[in-house]
Amino acid sequence: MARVRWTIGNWKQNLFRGTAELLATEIVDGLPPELLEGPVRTKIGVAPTMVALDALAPWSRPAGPLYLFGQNCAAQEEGAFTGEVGPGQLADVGVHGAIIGHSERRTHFHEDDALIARKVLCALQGGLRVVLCVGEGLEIRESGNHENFVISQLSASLAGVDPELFQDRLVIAYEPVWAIGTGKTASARDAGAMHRRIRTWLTEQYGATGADRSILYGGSVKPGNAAGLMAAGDVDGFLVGGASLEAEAFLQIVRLVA
Ligand code: G2H
Repeated sequence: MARVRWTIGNWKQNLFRGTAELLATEIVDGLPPELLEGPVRTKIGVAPTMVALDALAPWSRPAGPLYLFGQNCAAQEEGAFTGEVGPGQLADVGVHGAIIGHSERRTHFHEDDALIARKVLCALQGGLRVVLCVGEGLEIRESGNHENFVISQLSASLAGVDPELFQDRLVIAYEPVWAIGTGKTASARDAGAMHRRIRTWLTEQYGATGADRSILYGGSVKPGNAAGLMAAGDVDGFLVGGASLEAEAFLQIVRLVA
């Protein structure tokens, strides 16, 4: 069976409830009907700011076609952790999953692999899907050690997670940090090579079934480079930042992924 393809818009700290609703409407109205009615092998997700999540319920599954993602999730279910939002609280407002380990969380909020591993476990135990982000910085890419680095991030972030727990709820996103919001994109060849390395590692760790999961690419994805990246092989869709804030650009990427 073909792997599920995903296009997920990471809206980051942009938009308000009203503008988020508007963008969701534009996206849903522009979705090709065959994607909505056919056998769904393509999934479309959006990750708005936390305070707009519940406003998007009318467009999100099961009422609408979109999967809703938090851009973060606490490492614990609930309690005295000021400012945190746990998986149960996300699920309570209709959220289906969470992006965890995004490089902006790692860089600006000093999240390390140990914390990310706790968040992954907590989100999965809470019933959410997880989009686990990994990716190397420019220095590591130039040193030639990028594959080992990304595998060590993956290995540390999934330490202690029983594959029985993640089933089809774990998606990996490879986002080279040097390509995020910079306009630079990994070449299709570089992206394909990393995705194959990740797939091989998943097979070694979890067998063929465990490796049969979506691996997305992220980092300055646009309508102009999406087709080439999809053709790289082992790329199952995209985590899109900047271009996901324009409905038409996002929809073009959705069509290319499907
Ligand atoms: C990487 C990506 C989305 P952008 O952060 O996660 O953003 O497409 O703007 O590089």
